Amino acid sequence: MLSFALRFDDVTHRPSGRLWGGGGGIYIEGSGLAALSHSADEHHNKGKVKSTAARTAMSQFRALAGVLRAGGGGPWWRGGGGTLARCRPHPWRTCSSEATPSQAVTSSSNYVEDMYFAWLEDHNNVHESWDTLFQNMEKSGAPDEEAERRPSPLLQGRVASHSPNVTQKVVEDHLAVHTLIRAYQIRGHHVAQLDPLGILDTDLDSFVPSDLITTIDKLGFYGLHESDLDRSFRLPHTTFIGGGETTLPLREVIRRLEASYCGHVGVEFMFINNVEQCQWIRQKFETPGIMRFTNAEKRTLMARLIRSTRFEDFLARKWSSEKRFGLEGCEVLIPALKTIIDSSSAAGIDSVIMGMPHRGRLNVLANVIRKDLNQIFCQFDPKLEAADEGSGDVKYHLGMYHERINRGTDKNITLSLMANPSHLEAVDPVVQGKAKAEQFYRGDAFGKKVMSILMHGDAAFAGQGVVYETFHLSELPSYTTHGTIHVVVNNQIGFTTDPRMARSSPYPTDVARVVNAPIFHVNADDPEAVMYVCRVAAEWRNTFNKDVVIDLVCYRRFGHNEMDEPLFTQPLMYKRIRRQEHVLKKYSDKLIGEGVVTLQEFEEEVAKYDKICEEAYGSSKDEKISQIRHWLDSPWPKFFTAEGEPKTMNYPPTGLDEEVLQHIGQTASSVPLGDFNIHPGLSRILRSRANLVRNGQLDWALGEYMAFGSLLKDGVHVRLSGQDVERGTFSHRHHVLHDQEVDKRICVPMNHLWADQAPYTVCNSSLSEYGVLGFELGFAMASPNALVLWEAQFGDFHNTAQCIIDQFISSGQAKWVRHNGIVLLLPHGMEGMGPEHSSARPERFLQMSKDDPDHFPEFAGDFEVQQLYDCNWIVVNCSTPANYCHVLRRQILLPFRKPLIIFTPKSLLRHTDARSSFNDLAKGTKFKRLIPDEGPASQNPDGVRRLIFCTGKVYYELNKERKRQNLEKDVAIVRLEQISPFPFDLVRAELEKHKRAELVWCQEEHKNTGYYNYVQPRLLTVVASKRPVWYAGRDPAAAPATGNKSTHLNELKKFMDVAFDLSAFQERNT
Ligand SMILES: Cc1ncc(C[n+]2csc(CCOP(=O)(O)OP(=O)(O)O)c2C)c(N)n1
Ligand SMILES: [Mg+2]
Repeated sequence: MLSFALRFDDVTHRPSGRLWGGGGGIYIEGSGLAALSHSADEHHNKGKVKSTAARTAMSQFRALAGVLRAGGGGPWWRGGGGTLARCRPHPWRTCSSEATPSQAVTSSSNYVEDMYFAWLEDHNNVHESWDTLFQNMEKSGAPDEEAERRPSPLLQGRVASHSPNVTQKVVEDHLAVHTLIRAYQIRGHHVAQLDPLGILDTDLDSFVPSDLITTIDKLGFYGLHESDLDRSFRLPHTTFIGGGETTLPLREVIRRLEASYCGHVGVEFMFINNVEQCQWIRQKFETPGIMRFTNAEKRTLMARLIRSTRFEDFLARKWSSEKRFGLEGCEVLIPALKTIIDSSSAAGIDSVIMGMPHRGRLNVLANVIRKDLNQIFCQFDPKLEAADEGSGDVKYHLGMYHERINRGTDKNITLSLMANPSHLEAVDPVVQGKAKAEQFYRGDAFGKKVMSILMHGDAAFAGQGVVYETFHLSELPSYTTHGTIHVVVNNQIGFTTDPRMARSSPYPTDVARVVNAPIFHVNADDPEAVMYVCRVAAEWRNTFNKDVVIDLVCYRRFGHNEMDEPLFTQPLMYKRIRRQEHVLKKYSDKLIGEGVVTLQEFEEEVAKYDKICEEAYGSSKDEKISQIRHWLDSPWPKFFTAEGEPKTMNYPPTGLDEEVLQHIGQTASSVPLGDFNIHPGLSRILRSRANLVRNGQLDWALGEYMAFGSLLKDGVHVRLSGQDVERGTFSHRHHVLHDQEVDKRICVPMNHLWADQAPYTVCNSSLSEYGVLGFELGFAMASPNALVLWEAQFGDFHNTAQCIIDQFISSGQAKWVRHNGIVLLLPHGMEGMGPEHSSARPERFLQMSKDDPDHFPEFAGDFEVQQLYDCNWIVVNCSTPANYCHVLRRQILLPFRKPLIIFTPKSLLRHTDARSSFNDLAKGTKFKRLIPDEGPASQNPDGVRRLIFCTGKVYYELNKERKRQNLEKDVAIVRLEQISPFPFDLVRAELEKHKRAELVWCQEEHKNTGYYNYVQPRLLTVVASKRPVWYAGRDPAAAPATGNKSTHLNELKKFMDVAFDLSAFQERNT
């Protein structure tokens, strides 16, 4: 019928059509009133009206609805002013009732349609007043357009000749009841009893929506009266409150709506634009008696609550002066997670990957993951020694990986909790990446085996932008994990800050609305309600494979940590909390009262768990050494030895057969799919690639192709992700070809290399750095046998992902003994493009490299590999495509994994000098950490007067200038390709070779940035400070680069002059 998608659901969601309400009614631009019937979740199933007769009838409905609107209906649609006037003014929130009139009209048309279809089936289905009306309409035939705009003459006739007031009242009352039902579905959660303390408005607003029947006089809002309470009303198909009944008395309608929407669960879902999903949720929460549990289920719930509660009690007793970030006030988190896992396991999930913050982490480790209690308790022992690296702080940050049998389903399940830094929410995308990778490697294309659960604090969930970035990955084909269950420990406080000062949205969970995730708010002191909501969330995920949020509205019994005094800042709240009975006490009393358990059984269950804790405490004292690698969240058992060591300390050369190079090169220059029309410009690019390949040459794009292609051949999965990586920001890559004739038809030549190759994934990401880099880091955790690369659009933008770089990539192994081979491709280089498109900030990566500038290492054994093993990451700036290819291959052929930071070029992508030959990649060749001078200067090193060290693109500028000044014999230029770890061995060889030469470090970056501050002390260490190291480069500056082309060129000329002025430093030398 009409394809008008309007959203009347809530005041926070304005209709997407143009809608405005005035004193007398509601108008929609360019539509008949019937358009109003297409509320968000209903427009999808309107295809059912197809026949001409039905269309005719629908025209009549419009006329009818017009009459109803014009004909002095109930007070709520005659004037919006009355409704608005009831809103208490609020300084920062709009009145939540202003959308109501539109809903009334929306619903009216639906209701008439409902009636008509029921009447079509059987005239007896409807009240006789409707029957008369429909019969009259049928006799009248289709009204013309003009008629649609006026009240139907037929109806007017009918109204005149029959009893207009009676019919109109029947229609209005039914419409009113329908509207009322909808009001509860949309806004019931605003009055749900969510706060266990009973003092806070979880939605930050004490305003009671005027269309909820919280007092009898509210009936007047709908034109209904107390006397209508016992009248029966037909229920619309968009509610399930009837159970088996199709009509209910108004009194019962209201009672059931209150039970469904205003009890201990507040369901927020009416913003979802999908009728099937809305119906599914309505059915889950409206069906009478649906929230019932067997006695066995109740006993399990109680037992889980006992474990959760007594665990915290035990820690508090034994380590009363230690911080625990305890779960008191939200003990229900443990049964909640276990219910989600049980239900998911029953649905076929066998691997759950979790991320969580500090609050309740120990309890989750103990009672969900089932880490041995003695292993947890021994972490409180100050005398515990560390057996391996890792920076301590095990309890709150390390992860865990555990395979076990799920008791509920008797199926195997693997649970892993990811290690995370203190930085709240930073682990979210990492968990998602890891989950995606597991799904990918297991061929779990729809997330039926592997799932993720993310836990959040209320303040962090609302405050941290990475939450939003992570949500926006949730539906992207190359990033979706097919539904994440989010659990918010909403203790209504963040450290010392109240929610009203911590967020501008009603709930901390509103961020989830952007992806149409349903949000289930639940009072955490009602364990059964929590359990039910968790079960529904798991079923939702299994049914729709979409995200869902559980908002556990709870309280924090103590301060932020147990040493904090919360009365300083929240005096009244904490006075109330002190009086709050523990949830376990309340629930066990309830079950004892119901006869589900006896007091004795309850006490025995408590004693049983206390004993378990005591015994574990006893054996924890025997633990003298902490093995941090026992806390690994992603073990790679076959990659390392049983002790977690690399199996060898060598790596094979990274060269390739000519045949392989030719094959990859040809595929890179072709379109492997038949009947595929590529853009003529791209044909030219492929032709020039083919030419290069014929001549045995490589440009940058081909170098990358050779690396990826050869690894794929060896069964190594390659995944390249980032903004616009498929084409490449600089239009050099073209890994995805687009058919110019057929929309969305693509070809990825890299996946057409060999029949039995590994898959290649190349994916344009959302415009996020923090989220996407975190995701790829997580992806790289799942398997060592994958080359996972993230490319920043320009290297400059990586700093919006600084948290992932600092907390995970640079320090991850040191803190959590976890290897990761992620590769960062950071386009970098001074090309006059301005301060935001020039610098990937090499100085920052180098500053965080842990090799000692003042220590000259011993070159024993395989120094090259050992140095790589010892470092925290590898930083390179390759000047040739062949070296780029080698370093990517080396990354995978190394017997361990380290993050690799590559500063990649821009202008060099097409620079004819920056080409390699196939010979540079031939069998037996390898990555060159340093490229010595290969020109005339190398023939007579003793004659070299100046030795310039440099890295990256500036080499080509130096080379050109040296030639121009005819200094090729006097000046040697050495390229540092691997900057960190610093190739002390090769640098020393160069220095020994050029004993008489002055040493200069030349860079195009400003002096306070780039590589100088890293390289200079290391060069000095090599020469034992006996030879000075001079600087040629840009002067210090605050901004990384100028945006002015002529300034840029002047700067370049200036430092080139210094680099080749052989007397520049003489004065200073003496
Ligand atoms: C990104 C970040 N900023 C600040 C902090 C310091 N901090 C630790 S806990 C906390 C409050 C967290 O509140 P909430 O998310 O509600 O969790 P709760 O402690 O209440 O469970 C803050 C601000 C942090 N850990 N991470
Ligand atoms: Mg909180």
